[in-house]
Amino acid sequence: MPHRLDLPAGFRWGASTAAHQIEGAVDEDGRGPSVWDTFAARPSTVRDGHTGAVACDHYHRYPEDIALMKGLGLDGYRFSVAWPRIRPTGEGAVNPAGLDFYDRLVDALLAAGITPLPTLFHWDLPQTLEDAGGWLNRDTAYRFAEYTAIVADRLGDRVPAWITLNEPFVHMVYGYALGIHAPGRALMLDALPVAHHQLLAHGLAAAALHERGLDVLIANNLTPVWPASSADADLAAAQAYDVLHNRLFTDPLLLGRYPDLSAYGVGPDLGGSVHDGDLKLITATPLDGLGVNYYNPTRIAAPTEPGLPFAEAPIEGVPRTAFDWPVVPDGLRELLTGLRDRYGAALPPVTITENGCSTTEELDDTFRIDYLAGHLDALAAAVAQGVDVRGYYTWSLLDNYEWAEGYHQRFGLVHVDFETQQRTPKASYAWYRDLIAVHRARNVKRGW
Ligand code: IFM
Repeated sequence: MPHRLDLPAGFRWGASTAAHQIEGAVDEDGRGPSVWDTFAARPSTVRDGHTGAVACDHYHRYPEDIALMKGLGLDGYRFSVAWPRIRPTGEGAVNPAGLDFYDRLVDALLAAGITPLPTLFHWDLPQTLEDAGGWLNRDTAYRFAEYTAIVADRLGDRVPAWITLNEPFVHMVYGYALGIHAPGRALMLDALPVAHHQLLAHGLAAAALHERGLDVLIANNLTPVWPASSADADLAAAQAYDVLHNRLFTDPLLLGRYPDLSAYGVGPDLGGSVHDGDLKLITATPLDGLGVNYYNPTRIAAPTEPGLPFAEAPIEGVPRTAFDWPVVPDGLRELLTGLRDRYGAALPPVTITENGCSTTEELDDTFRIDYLAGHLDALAAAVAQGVDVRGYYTWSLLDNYEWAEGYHQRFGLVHVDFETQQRTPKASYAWYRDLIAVHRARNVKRGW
């Protein structure tokens, strides 16, 4: 069994966060409201009414957080840019103070020897754009491309690679189909145009980034899909789920076509949202890398009631995180080799842009260490089986605002006391730091 220390020389070690989950300062320096401010202010949306108003106060404490990253020896830091800080209403005037914040952040990262890897959209859409239809409105894609160009013009001289969107699948399903995330729309299959408009936004933004000589990635949440049995009905249900979760956002990018959505009663124009030339535009700028966010596999059975063509079935007999997610490290190897088999030469180099777990442990987080060790060994196995994986960004650097769960799910290598904002590195912080150092030293020695 390959070991995580066998990961190749030059493999990049990182950690991930997202703007609304850590920054706070939602009313400062001209930031406009986002869908998450509006959603969290509504009763019964977020557990215990928690909001991202303060979060980890990273907006003010970023130098301390970068010192923590430097202590880990990170090669890269994945963060997201808050669109409502840059263009408070999503269009029109640019807010210079918003750009200044990310300028300072980028300079401080570079001074610490850490390469910034920004994500341009991690779910915090300016509220005014949502009022005009949000991602159901095709125009949002064009506004996203404009915003991308504004940010890239300011930071592109120092930031080589960019992630356009984070987990467009999760955003569509949780935000627009089920309504358990902002903007809280429960449209079920009528949410599908959100998929196409996000992909269109990616394509337009990717062109703007490439025009400026910058590399382009997207971070897709992907899962191995396990049929509950070998019965035909379960196999068909698993296939339908795979189409929705894994292929809807990856096939158009890598193959230039949507997968067959007939199990959902939907044609190839996704409810009329796909216009002539759109798919060409989405693939015109090839991805320089595919970001993969992996947390767990999904077990799928035939539906027991009318509606969707699948039902989720439990995965038994494995450890579970505080979020009750099953822990299956080898699922990461299975996912990556499966991607390679499915897409072949069309698959660009992969970077794991998120992987981690929430635990109830305070500082002695041995559960997280076991989780990370298992997943990194599985990653090394995928590499040994021929998948080109360039880096690993753990989720997350800090305990933070876990969306509808508020501050209840702690994913960080660093504990945050949300009353005092005191940061305390957990045992997993020391473990990750040592792993990075030994991996680096081992490869230096081999180079001699
Ligand atoms: O916190 C989220 C992140 O914003 C997106 N991917 C999954 C993480 C854990 O739920």
